[in-house]
Amino acid sequence: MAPSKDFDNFRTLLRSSKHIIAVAGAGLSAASGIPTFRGTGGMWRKYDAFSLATPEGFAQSPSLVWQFYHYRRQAALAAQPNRAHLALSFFSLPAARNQIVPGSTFTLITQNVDGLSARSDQEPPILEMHGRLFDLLCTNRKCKHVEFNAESPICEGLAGTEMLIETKTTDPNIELEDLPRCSKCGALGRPGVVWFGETPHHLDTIDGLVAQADLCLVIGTSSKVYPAASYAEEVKRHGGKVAVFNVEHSHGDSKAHYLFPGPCEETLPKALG
Ligand code: BJW
Ligand code: ZN
Repeated sequence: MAPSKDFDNFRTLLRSSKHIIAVAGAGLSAASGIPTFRGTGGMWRKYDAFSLATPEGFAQSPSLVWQFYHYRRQAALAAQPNRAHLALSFFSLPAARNQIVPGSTFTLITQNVDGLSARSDQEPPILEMHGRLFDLLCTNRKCKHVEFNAESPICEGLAGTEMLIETKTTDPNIELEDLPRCSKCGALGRPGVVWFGETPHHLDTIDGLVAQADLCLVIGTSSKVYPAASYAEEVKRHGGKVAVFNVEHSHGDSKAHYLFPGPCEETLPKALG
């Protein structure tokens, strides 16, 4: 059966749901000016994902990878939460949601690393499964220190290099000692994000939430990256409902009971309001 596009019908379902999860991706932050990864205007069309978002890429050129993440950190700091973040944030407040869906739970599982959901006062926990742009991770296995650091530039060596990424004229040789260092042991630091081949965060918590969810909102994700791409299917398999919010057709469509095409900054406030 074709998925429903009926907002009234969806809001009726929302009111009868007990355990709601939202699985979000880059499209949630698109209206804030943060580029997505895939598709038109996506970062992986311009930049090579393997060189920039894998442990192997970092081992080969920490200088290049840090310039890319410095650029991303600058973009995230300049951005503001948009209406989609605010709709989710409002829905996350028990006092607000209890008037719509009494006694329900709601958890945001986001693949985004930009921190915009936290900045929109989304009620914790926000499960940032692909990490956070503003965490600095120590590469020394004996230390493994993680610290939050939203300074930009995070170190002098990266100052001004955000322009170089745009023009693909990166500085190949920023010396290791001029890149971000661990404040505890002095070893090289790396961005606190989850690269391909690495294990995402909060998986046990997420698996528990997915197992009990009776409604899954899939927001602004191409649903091409696992394990996030499997959650809607899992909810559907045990009898829950799935609602997809996306401007384009996505892999999530085939699981959808509800499909709301269009920018999520327009459709989410309508669906959750
Ligand atoms: C809008 C909009 C608007 C735009 N409104 N919508 C073969 C099969 C299965 C799996 C694998 C496989 N080969 C390898 C794997 C595993 C791999 C994987 O999935 N690869 C696939 C590419 C095939 N996964 C991993 O390696 C993960 N780890 C893992 O699997 O560990 C093993 C393990 C699993 C489970 C238990 C135990 C162990 C790690 C994945 C890490 C992904 N990292 C990145 C980079 C993060 C750091 C950074 O930001 O730089 O995460 S890659 C990138 O993709 C980023 C994103 O979070 C992620 C997902 O992208 P997202 O958010 O969906 O963005 P887009 O651009 O793809 O889509 C945007 C969507 O928005 C589009 O649909 C637009 O239409 C839409 N849109 N504007 C509404 N206004
Ligand atoms: Zn350290």
